Amino acid sequence: MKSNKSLIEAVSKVIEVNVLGDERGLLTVIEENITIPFEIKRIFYIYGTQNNVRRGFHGHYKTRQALITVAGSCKVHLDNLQRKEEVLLNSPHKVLILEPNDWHEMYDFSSDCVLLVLASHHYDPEDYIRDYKLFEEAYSSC
Ligand code: T46
Repeated sequence: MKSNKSLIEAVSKVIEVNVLGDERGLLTVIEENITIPFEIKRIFYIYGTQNNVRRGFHGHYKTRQALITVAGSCKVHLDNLQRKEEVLLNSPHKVLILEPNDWHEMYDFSSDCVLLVLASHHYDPEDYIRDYKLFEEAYSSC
């Protein structure tokens, strides 16, 4: 069993980021280690999600992520074994800092939703905990 004591104190949270604007429209800036608390190694985005689809169903060992709905909205279910929470992402200036110790599921995607994800590590299938029992074993002692 892997454990992740180094992020024991880390708790996922929603932060509001600056909106810069003028008569031409709006602009939001995200900088690694400034706006969000990690270096960005990978970017991906989820879009065209079909009605009633639920995605995710996993935690991570080390990957930290920042989730932003740059268009549309979705909800994120979070469970770090201490609390369960539902986060509504519905604005391009709202950022969910998602720590690896949160089991997460994304759902209620609007048809126009583009969910941008900034990740602290390169893609590694071994970093995923897709079995809830293993997730509990990995994090229940933290
Ligand atoms: C997460 C949530 C928020 C890759 O090949 N490289 C990648 O970097 C990613 C992210 C995915 N993939 C492949 C793996 C699967 O065959 O793309 C396919 C879909 O990925 P997955 O089923 O993991 O997608 P979600 O929506 O369940 O989860 C994703 C991220 O994988 C995950 O890290 O936390 O978004």
